Amino acid sequence: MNKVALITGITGQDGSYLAEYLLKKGYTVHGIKRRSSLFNTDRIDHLYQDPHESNRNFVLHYGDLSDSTNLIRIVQQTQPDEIYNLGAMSHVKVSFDTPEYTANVDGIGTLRILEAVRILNLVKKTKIYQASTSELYGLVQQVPQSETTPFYPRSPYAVAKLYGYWITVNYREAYGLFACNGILFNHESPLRGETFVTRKITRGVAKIAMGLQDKLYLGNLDARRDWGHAKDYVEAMHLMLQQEKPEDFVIATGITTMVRDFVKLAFAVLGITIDFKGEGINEKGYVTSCSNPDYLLETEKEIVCVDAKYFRPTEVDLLIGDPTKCQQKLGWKPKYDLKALVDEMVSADVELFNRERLLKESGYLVKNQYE
Ligand code: NDP
Ligand code: GDR
Repeated sequence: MNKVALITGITGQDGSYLAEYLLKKGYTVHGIKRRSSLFNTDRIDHLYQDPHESNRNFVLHYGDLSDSTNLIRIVQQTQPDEIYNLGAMSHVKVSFDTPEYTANVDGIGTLRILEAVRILNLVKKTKIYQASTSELYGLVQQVPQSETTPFYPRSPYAVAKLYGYWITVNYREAYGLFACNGILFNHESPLRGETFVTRKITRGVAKIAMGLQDKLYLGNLDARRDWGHAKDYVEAMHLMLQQEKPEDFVIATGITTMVRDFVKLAFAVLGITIDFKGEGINEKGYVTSCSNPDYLLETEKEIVCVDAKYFRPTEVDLLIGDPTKCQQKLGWKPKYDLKALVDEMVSADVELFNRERLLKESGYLVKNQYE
């Protein structure tokens, strides 16, 4: 019998890569998608199977982490061997605007999943992966951050995820559930949501180079993140649930990079070098050279600016993960380094905007659809 997995957040970046990975491994994959007024399944449309076909191994269910009745029903129907709880309001800055909703979905939503498994007497059958985060470390206590580093969350998102982390540990200890926290550091890809900083940068780089945008406005350029590729990170999620006993793992590359340096790396993919001058809110990025004949950017042109509206009330300054435990116990090592990640993201966005430019030039796209 094929194993059955249930993924919350299947329409997100990680959900899409994980579903693809598990299907290749022979799993039957069930996913929970939210009802929305527009289609929200772009990232998983390539996996879609017609509901009228028999013997499907990829099935979507409408649901929401704020509704326990619906979660219990889906868990009962699907009887999963593994649940990957990836669904969340995952944007740190937006969590300051929607703190109560974030607590409900990211915090209590985790409890609802654990309770569904307990209520349905699936404690011995169903293993659970909880999408915990390096945001739990928040205010820097020690670096690199490992499984034993104390937490100090700095946003409503991180506080909600702190509840999710501890309720997962508690259900493991209280009821013997096989439940693991993956404390994942930032991971990105061409499927990354457009408002996270890496994707915002790679989209901005592609559009500026192609003459579709003048400037890229960013917030804190000094923040440092340990960035990996989502494709590598979903493999670690699966590995955690194949261990003999449930444990929590940090998943990270062990290398940290400043936002400003990510910007430079991204422009460099297209042969554009930029330099930053000024400080704080007045810091700006200027073109120093452009070796690519396809992109005609003048030197000294100001293309990156700081806008205070992207600053957070409380920031996480430095994240750098210690991957020792996941290397030793899971045998996990990332295949992508930062350069390969940035190359892939910039190239994908150049292709995206080339396609959109062609559509626009041939009259199939109106201006405001891509600006
Ligand atoms: P995304 O934002 O790309 O995806 C989040 C998913 O959750 C989407 O499918 C979204 O649906 C769904 N979702 C949002 N609200 C609800 C809700 N109320 N009920 C059910 N589903 C909901 O996140 P990622 O794929 O990047 O991250 C996956 C998980 O891992 C998240 O929990 C995130 O917090 C966590 N994480 C991510 C890291 C990263 O660097 N990417 C690092 C560490 C942790 P819709 O598509 O409809 O919006
Ligand atoms: P993060 O990711 O908050 O680490 O959470 P994000 O890409 O949003 O920010 C990273 C850093 O870049 C700084 N920054 C900006 N951020 C955004 N979004 N937009 C900007 O214009 C900008 N300018 C500078 C931020 O201040 C921050 O320091 C991500 C999410 O995926 C979480 O769900 C996950 O838990 C953590 O990673 C690990």
